[in-house]
Amino acid sequence: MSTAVSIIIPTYNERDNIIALVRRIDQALSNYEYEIIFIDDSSNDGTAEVAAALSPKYPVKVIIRQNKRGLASAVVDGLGYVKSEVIGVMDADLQHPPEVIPQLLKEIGSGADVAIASRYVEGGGCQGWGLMRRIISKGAIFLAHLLLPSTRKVKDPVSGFFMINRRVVGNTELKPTGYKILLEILIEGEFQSVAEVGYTFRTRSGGESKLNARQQIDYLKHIYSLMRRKGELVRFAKFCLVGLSGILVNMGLLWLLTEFVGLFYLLSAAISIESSIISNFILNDFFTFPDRRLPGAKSFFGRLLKYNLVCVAGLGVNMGVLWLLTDFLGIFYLVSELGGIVAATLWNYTLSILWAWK
Ligand SMILES: Nc1nc2c(ncn2[C@@H]2O[C@H](COP(=O)(O)OP(=O)(O)O)[C@@H](O)[C@H]2O)c(=O)[nH]1
Ligand SMILES: [Mg+2]
Repeated sequence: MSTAVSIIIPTYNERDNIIALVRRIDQALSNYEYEIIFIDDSSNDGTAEVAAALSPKYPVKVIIRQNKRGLASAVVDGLGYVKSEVIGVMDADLQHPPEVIPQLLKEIGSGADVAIASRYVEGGGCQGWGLMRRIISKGAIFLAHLLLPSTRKVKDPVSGFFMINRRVVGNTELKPTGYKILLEILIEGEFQSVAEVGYTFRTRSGGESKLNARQQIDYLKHIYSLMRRKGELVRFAKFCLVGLSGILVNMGLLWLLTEFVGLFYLLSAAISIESSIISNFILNDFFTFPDRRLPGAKSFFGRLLKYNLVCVAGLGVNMGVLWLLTDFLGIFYLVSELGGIVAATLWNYTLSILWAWK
């Protein structure tokens, strides 16, 4: 016997998968001491009964919660019942092949605090997924990487199949919404190293998926809640404030240079646009992205150059949207410009956070 591991499995109407699942876990973990904790949200197909009937032969515990309260919260509740220092989480429907568990254990054994079975590293994939499902999955991960920068080092931060050391979640209060418990742990947990192990997400073995549009909305709510908790919403608000200050710099200089210095207004405009870009940059560097400043003058000018390019392209985005809305949708040009400003702000922010202040 080596490492002891507790495996938490949330279930809702998975009767047809439970026996095969437990057998395969037992086989995969024949060299380990383990326990399985099912957190069942009062399935009405007898899932809990099937699981409980296995307990004389296998180390299985079944916790029944009243009402269907969601996958991620089921895992959080499950943490209260584990007895091992190493904790695994997986689905019940055999989309997560139990044979991968020993590989995750190996990563934990070699020092990883979090080991993730990942669809998006070498050796990973998704069986039988259509284009739409792939786009949604990748889009969800892109959004997490964009809006929660600390998840960027993980290729599959929304995997439902992973293992952690108990101390990762020992001192944290987890408040997930919806499905993605790993995202919550990656943001709120305490850890040093994360390892990802490639695996193929299989097609469902029996029963049916509970994933629907509701979960997609919950995902957005979850990201919003994490952004709020981690100060990323405040960061975006600061970026918008700096943008407003840039308009003042731009208009003020345009007026001063044209009226008092006597420059041709287009020359004044060129100087005042560039000046506002530079003042925006300095304010953002100190005020919006203080945590992203790398030491050294070179990186300062590198960031300035990148931000400048972002803003010039942003001007193109602004004018493109203005043109589209006005010429193709027949919207009054001053109203279209509001759309142009929103689009350019989103563009500037996205590129700033992904590139200029990476
Ligand atoms: N306890 C609990 N488990 C759930 C709930 N919703 C889904 N599950 C379980 O979570 C796992 C993944 O759900 P599934 O519907 O297969 O999601 P998909 O793989 O993304 O389509 C399965 O083991 C489900 O039985 C829920 O509300 N409560
Ligand atoms: Mg599934």
